[in-house]
This record gives sequence, structure tokens and C-alpha cells, in this order.
Amino acid sequence: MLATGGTIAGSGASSTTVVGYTAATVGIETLLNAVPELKTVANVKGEQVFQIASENMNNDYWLKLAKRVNTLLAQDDVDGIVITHGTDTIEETSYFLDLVVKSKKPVVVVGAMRPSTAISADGPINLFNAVILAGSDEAVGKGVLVALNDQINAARDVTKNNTSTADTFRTPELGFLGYMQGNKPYFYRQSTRRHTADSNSTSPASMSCRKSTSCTATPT
Ligand code: DAS
Repeated sequence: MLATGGTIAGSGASSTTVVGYTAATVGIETLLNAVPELKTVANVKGEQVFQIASENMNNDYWLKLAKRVNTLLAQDDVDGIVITHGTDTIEETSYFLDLVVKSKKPVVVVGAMRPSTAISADGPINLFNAVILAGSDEAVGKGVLVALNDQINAARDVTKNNTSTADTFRTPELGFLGYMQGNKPYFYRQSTRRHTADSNSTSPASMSCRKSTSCTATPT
């Protein structure tokens, strides 16, 4: 699990604070410890790649994340990756990864709409589902997935529709790829567009950023 910040790692003044909280304050170990059930479904190792509110995402962070994902997925002892991420730019990060991750292994990007300190925080169940999905045979070769609120969306198509409701990630026109139900993924469709291992995009290993706002890629 690669942690990058966002509301899922956010905290508020009280349990009833669901807006006006601070994103990206809670570290990966705390996120993992909040969901002890993860140990029953996978052998999860956590890593804090960076800690930001995702409106501050930039090319440097994207490259750092993409390179780490590709390095880890090349290892035999890694079956899949879960990335915790802020929801504001979850669709941009996911689509970038869909183009540059060179593996068929599952990559699931997950976030939350309520901070970790809120009543009925959605982070823990989203995290639990994301880990199951990332370890599932069904998710292999499906491209980068965005999973929140029991719904599985394709990185290529997903968009955030509402600023605050839990039911915000949608794929207009094409629909969800599937659902998480009873601790299992159920896929109803899949993208036929080129992605991940079949993408013809430049490998992130040969990209570098000179400044946070400008990024140059050396074609391979
Ligand atoms: N500001 C948001 C972000 O980090 C909070 C969130 O929804 O995660 O994208």
C-alpha cells in the first residue's frame, strides 16, 4: 500500500467534523492499524510515498509514484498495489498511471470523502475493499481501478461528481466496471482501450521533471 495523503488520511476537530478538516495528516501505519481486518485478507506492507492534499498534486509527485509502482510490481512477492489518494485529483493520477504502469497486476486507487476521525468514516471500508480487489484474480489485466463506496470504476473513465457525498465517483455514459459485494469483486464490463501493460506510452523510468510545473519525457 502506497500512501499519498488526502481526506482518507485527514483529521478533523471532532467526530462530527466532515467539512473543514485538514487533509493528509495521518500516516500509513495509522491507516493500516485502523483496519485490523486487512490481516485476514492479505499480507499488506505500507509505504508513505508523500503526504499531500491532492489539489497540490504535480508532475514530480506523479513520476515518483509511477516509478515506485512499476518497481514494486516487478517484484515476485507483490501481487498488487493499493494507493491511498485525495479525491480531488484521483481521476488524473489514476489515468496517468493507467498509461504508464507496465504490468497486468492490479493497481487500485482509493480515497475517502470523510476524514479518518469522522463518525462513519468511509476510509476503512474503502481500504478493506481496495485490498481485496488488488489481491483478486478478477482485477488482473483490468487496468488501473478506482474503488470507493463499494463501486469499481476504470481510471480512464471515472470522474468525481460531488464535492462532499460518499457516492461521488461515476463513469457517465459507460457505467461502473463492477461492485464490491460480500468481500468479493463482481465485474460487469471492462475497458477495451489500451492501458497499462499494453499502453504505448513512454515508461516513467525514462521521464524526469526539471521543475514541478514542467516535465520532460525522453521517448524510448
Ligand atoms: N482536498 C481533497 C484531496 O486531498 C480531500 C479529499 O477528498 O481527499 O483531494
